[in-house]
Amino acid sequence: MSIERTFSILKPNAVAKNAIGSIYSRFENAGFTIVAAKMLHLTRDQAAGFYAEHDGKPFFNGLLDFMTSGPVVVQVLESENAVQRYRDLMGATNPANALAGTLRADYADSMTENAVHGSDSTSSAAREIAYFFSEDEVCPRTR
Ligand code: RTP
Ligand code: MG
Repeated sequence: MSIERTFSILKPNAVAKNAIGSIYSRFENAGFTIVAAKMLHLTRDQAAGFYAEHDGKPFFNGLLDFMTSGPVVVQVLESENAVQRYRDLMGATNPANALAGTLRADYADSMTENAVHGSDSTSSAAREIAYFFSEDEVCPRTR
């Protein structure tokens, strides 16, 4: 195992529920270190670029409507095996299939409004981190 980074979004429904602090606690209690963070309200172009792999799928326009419906919080999480460990913490994309104790079981409202995003591979993580953060906005621990 090696230390990895993954990219995470608290989606608009999670932010609207005032769940930022609760979800950040879940990250830290699960052993992730938050090494970059900011809030922003995505433009449609920003959301479309981020989700470009889904362009043309039936849910794409609804996904963009949702992701631009309110502010999001984006962060970089660091831990051993961070990509897979964070996917496990999030739970299944469809909250009906998300295991008890996962973030989506607790905070998702539907398949689209599923509360959190996480990178699906280390290469996606690198692309997604660079999409939202400059190098000097990522702050590894020094103590
Ligand atoms: P994410 O990328 O957001 O972490 O989620 P994921 O890997 O579990 O799911 P993905 O297949 O990448 O889909 C991206 C997001 O699109 C929305 N979606 N809606 N209504 C639908 O059928 C549908 N399918 C996907 C979800 O918000 C999903 O997280
Ligand atoms: Mg995905």
